[in-house]
Amino acid sequence: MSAWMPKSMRLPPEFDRRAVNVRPMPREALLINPFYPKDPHASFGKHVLTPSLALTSIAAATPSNWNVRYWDENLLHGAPPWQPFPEVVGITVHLTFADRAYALAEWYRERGATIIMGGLHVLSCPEEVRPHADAIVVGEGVHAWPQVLRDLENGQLQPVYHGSYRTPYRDDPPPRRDLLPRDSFLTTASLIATRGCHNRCGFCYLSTAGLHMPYHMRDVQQVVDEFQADDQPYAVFIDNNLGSKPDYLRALCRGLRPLEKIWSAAVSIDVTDDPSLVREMALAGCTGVFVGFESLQNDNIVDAGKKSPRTEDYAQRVRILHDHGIQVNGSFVLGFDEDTPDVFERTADWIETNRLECATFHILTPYPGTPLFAQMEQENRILHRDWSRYDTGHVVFQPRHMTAEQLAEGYAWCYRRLFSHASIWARRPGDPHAVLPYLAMSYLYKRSNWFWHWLIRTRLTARVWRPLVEITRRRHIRFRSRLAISTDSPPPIRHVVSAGV
Ligand code: B12
Ligand code: SF4
Repeated sequence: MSAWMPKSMRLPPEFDRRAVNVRPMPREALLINPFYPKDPHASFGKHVLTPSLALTSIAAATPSNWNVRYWDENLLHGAPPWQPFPEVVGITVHLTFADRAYALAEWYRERGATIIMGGLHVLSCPEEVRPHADAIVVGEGVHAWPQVLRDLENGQLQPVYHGSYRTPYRDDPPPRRDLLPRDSFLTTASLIATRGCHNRCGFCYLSTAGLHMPYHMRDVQQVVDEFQADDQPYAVFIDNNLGSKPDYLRALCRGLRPLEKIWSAAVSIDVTDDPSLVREMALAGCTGVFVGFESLQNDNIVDAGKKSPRTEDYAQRVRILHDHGIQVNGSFVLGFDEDTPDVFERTADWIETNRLECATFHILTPYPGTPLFAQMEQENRILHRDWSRYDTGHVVFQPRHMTAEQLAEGYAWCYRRLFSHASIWARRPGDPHAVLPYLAMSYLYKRSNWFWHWLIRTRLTARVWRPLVEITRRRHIRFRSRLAISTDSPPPIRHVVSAGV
């Protein structure tokens, strides 16, 4: 059965044919997040959950004599803008949408704009990207961007700029969230408190050759102020791993607690080493965590070089999170070298047994520049270099213990099973009071792609979701006031607050 996929989620918008004989407006910069095709097996909702901070971070460093605009093609707002026609177009490039980035570059360049490219794909494949831009920024962009604009003003634009991730993160200005179309995201409060991760898994972009990203933390007060300033009830921390330094996370939680807001974050499962930290997270408003379990097989975790508790221990760690009302969105990678064709059913069974509210699956993807890519290349297992399919939804390498077709079919099967009525029901929370909101949110999030498509096109995402988020926030405030006075460990309240956000 093929999943429903409207054209606008599959293909980028067409260019506006009226854009002829245009004249670039001096000191006008346009920043673009290019279109990428969506995976019909997963929820369309995740693409409007919260924005990437790549462009808003750069925008914040734009010199004051420039005007800066923001455009995200994935919000389905139509053809790329050209009035006023920008002097500079800054494009963020990931491998999955590199082709679209190049098409955008060509279109604006032909009409007289100067093209600057940055982002993860520039870091891993600078030589490929270079011909498509007037200048590229390799690595961190906040410090390089104002230099690029100054050099351009002085007629001294360089072809390549290098940004360092060693600069103290706390010195960066807060991202320009005010530029975002607020109606189009479930929340515009993408927050980032830390940069880097204590792990360096062989498949992760953080292990890209040449990337030196030590773990840096922003001051707690900076993060708190940004959350307040964006005036949203709910924030998503987009840190690679918010739990890398437990003491910092504890201090952050103490700073966030008085805000009476809710948030979710990506953490590794070792955050549960100390249940008192999980309690602090709950008291500070954490409603959900995105956990990279990666695999239920220890050999795979060891091969990937990830420092992690034994997989047999995962279940009781999930319970610690659930006991504190924190729902778990588990991320699983399929196709590791120790995976055999039974991996799909075993993983889905485990997710159901442990009642994970949500799960995302990723086909193992060797990103160029990583140790995994080098290994696959050496073993002659890379099937092709069509980067648009390096999106973790397609098989791009030869798996060891199954065929590429088995891996692709197994991946699609996992989503079908986890999004099925039976599976949603099997994973309902233990607390009867939480069942109804869980079901409502699960169906809205997982089985309503037509609805998401409509919300995105009509720019109603925020308006429809905000009341639901606000209800969640209020329920969570009641929940945490009970948690605060409970002295039992684990606390007697088994109450999953809500799902989907
Ligand atoms: C927010 C986010 C999303 C959002 C929004 C995505 C979007 N493109 O709009 C959502 C949830 C939709 C999403 C979806 C996916 N994502 Co995502 N996502 C992130 C996340 C968590 C944060 C990105 C961010 O804001 N970073 C902070 C900014 C400040 O850093 P930055 O992007 O690197 O930008 C800096 C520099 O690169 C540079 N720079 C960047 N752009 C530009 C442009 C110019 C002009 C200049 C000068 C400089 C510059 O300057 C910036 C400041 O220093 C990252 C993980 C992470 N923490 O980075 C993953 C991440 C980017 N996602 C990833 C993946 C795989 C996906 C998916 C394919 C997953 C899936 N299977 O569905 C999808 C598909 C999206 C796609 N095709 O791009 C991978 C990418 C791996 C890779 N090598 O490409 C990452 C790194 C996660 C990971 N650990 O593997 N994602
Ligand atoms: S734990 Fe996650 S963020 Fe950290 S290196 Fe591994 S995959 Fe990357």
